[in-house]
Amino acid sequence: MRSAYPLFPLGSSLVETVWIIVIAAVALVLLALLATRLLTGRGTSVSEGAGRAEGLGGSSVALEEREPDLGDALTDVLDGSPVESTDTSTGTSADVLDESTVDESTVEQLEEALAEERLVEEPLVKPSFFDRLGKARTALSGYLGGLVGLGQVDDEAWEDLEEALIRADVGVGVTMKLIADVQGKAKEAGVDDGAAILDLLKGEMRAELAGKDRSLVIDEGETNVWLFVGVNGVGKTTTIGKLGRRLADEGNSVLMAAGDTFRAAAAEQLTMWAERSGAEIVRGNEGGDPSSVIFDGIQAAKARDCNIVLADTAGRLQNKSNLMDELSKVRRVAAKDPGHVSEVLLVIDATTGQNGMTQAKVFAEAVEVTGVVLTKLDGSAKGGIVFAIESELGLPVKLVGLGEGLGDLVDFDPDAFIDALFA
Ligand SMILES: Nc1nc2c(ncn2[C@@H]2O[C@H](COP(=O)(O)OP(=O)(O)OP(=O)(O)O)[C@@H](O)[C@H]2O)c(=O)[nH]1
Ligand SMILES: [Mg+2]
Repeated sequence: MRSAYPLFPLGSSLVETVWIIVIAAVALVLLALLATRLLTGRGTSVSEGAGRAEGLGGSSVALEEREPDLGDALTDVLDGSPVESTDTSTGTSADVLDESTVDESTVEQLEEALAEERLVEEPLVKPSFFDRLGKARTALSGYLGGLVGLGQVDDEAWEDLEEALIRADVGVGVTMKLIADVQGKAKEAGVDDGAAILDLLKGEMRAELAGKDRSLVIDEGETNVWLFVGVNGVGKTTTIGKLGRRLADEGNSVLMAAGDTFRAAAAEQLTMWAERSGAEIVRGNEGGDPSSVIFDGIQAAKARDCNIVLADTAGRLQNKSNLMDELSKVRRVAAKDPGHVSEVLLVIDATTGQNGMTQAKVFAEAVEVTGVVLTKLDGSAKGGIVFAIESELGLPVKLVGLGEGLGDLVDFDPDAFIDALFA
């Protein structure tokens, strides 16, 4: 119908025309808003929720398509969404943390882990004995420094030397032997000044540690099993973690078996180390039989062409006979075909001093220990325990922990160790 008002050609009346203009203006504004949102990708508070849900859906697809890593876990924790942990043995995922359990320390731990993860590809820097044996050095060198200036080592000085060695955890038996040998050599050589006695002592200490086979055995063509045993908190799991990276760098294919079934957290801890070093992992249920977890690990290693299984065990007190029996069983089961137990490493915390000796004797009887990993030599340890372990137990110290980092596990080098003690 034509308008009766030529001034308002769109409507039949002024009112109609105003309405049409208003509706057109609103439509234009709405279109403009829609275009802006499409361009910036931002939604309203309602569609923000939907967007978030879509985002999560998208990331879970992404998680299925690629291996989840600590970066994802950290991002999710920081976002306040559940952390996904993957059991790489089965490829299944399970929520291990929910929003209510995400606290600051968890975030800190994950941040640290993430920082570590970034370091994985960087070459490991090995610490030196000299730099890390802080306490051990001051324990001996304080006294030995005084000895150098003595024109003549008299009875009192010999007694002081004896005491200094015992205080440094060398052990009474080894100390007496060392002193007697040094006195004999000094007499033969006709020397009695402090500097000469110190040289002789250093030589005798070197001789005490010389000639031991400290190699770590990996037999060709076998599914090698290295079993880690020791009392609670000495550093078994950490040592396995550090070794995982090192063995992989040396061209081995590593599987970690979480034989510590006492606590769920123990398997989580090992899983984190496995992720850091790119190792395979097999874990069981909390409270499960450690022997069967390790057995499953060995089977999986064979199937996946891994040449070495690092088997973790729960910390246990050497005076609990049922737990020591359990360990003997683990050792027997690990040796079943195709398992080839090439190392049983007793982990000893160097800061426990002479207590470590008592533990070592019982463990050695239960599981035929092949060598010792002496951890925390960087801490308040006095170092002398090395002599006690090697001389009194006849066990070689094969590896030494000089810190908590991925690279802080070194082969035991007796000469560098003694030089550091006397420096
Ligand atoms: N300073 C220092 N700390 C270490 C060293 N090795 C391990 N630790 C720390 O010792 C603590 C215990 O280490 P774990 O590896 O959990 O010990 P564990 O023997 O597996 O303990 P359980 O499984 O409870 O028996 C952790 O805080 C480690 O970071 C080391 O060489 N130096
Ligand atoms: Mg452990």
